[in-house]
Amino acid sequence: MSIAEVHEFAKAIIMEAGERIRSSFSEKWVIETKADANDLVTNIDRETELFFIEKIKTFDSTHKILGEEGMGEKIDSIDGVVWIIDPIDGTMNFIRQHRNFAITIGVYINGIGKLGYIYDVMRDQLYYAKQGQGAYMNEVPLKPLQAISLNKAIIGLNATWVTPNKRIEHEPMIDLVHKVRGTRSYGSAALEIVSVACGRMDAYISLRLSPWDIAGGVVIANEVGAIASNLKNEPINLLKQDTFIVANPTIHSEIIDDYIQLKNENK
Ligand code: 2AM
Ligand code: CA
Repeated sequence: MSIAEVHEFAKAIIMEAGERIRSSFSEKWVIETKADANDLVTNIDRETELFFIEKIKTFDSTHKILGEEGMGEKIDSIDGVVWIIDPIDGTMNFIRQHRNFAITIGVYINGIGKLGYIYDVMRDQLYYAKQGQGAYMNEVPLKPLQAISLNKAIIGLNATWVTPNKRIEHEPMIDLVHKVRGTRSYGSAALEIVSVACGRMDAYISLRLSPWDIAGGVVIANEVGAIASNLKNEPINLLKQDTFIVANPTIHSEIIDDYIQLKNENK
């Protein structure tokens, strides 16, 4: 099976899932919590993930599926063809705002990102990329990123990381916030990554993301020249939670170097 065939199939099931999510607004959702009181999940998250699993397994039963809601198989290696799926990225926005959430999927072959998708369901905007063949929004090519300096940059950053928290020292983040022109927080990692890929923001940082939050976005970001890594400047690991930065290439290392230096000074 060719990548082009997988791409056509992926696009079709994402659009169908989007339609099902939009139709679900007329139903009463079941809303539950997961790891903590603010970690929300609905029956629509779960049903959408199941929808993808059933479609993909019928398409090719050898493909593996890693999904946020855990309805795919348990995966301890990313060998072979692996679909990494977040059926709804930005569930809190889905529930409270009825917008600003996305379906996001990355298709990896032996750990290499081949296809990436972020579907902004309510705006009906499908961002996608094929490795080495550019990135698109509804078939319109995204432009390569322009150089930018840190003092003119807009950075996506959740306020959690600028206040005392149990995961990281927040002081280096305060310094970054003072250096840049502005900060934004949209509540969907996928939509924030796509904002960087489109040049609407110049970096997005999170201190805790899971593989499904970023797998699709990283493929898209790479195609426009953005750089994605963890905050130690190591490559993305698709099997664990980690820190994350995606940035315009002219400021990626500067942000990380400043962060590491300030972190060390604070020790
Ligand atoms: P979600 O809506 O799919 O849970 C919110 O700032 C962003 O971070 C969303 O993309 C959200 O994805 C993600 N997120 C929220 N809680 C998370 C957690 N515990 N682990 C990883 N990602 C999380
Ligand atoms: Ca999700």
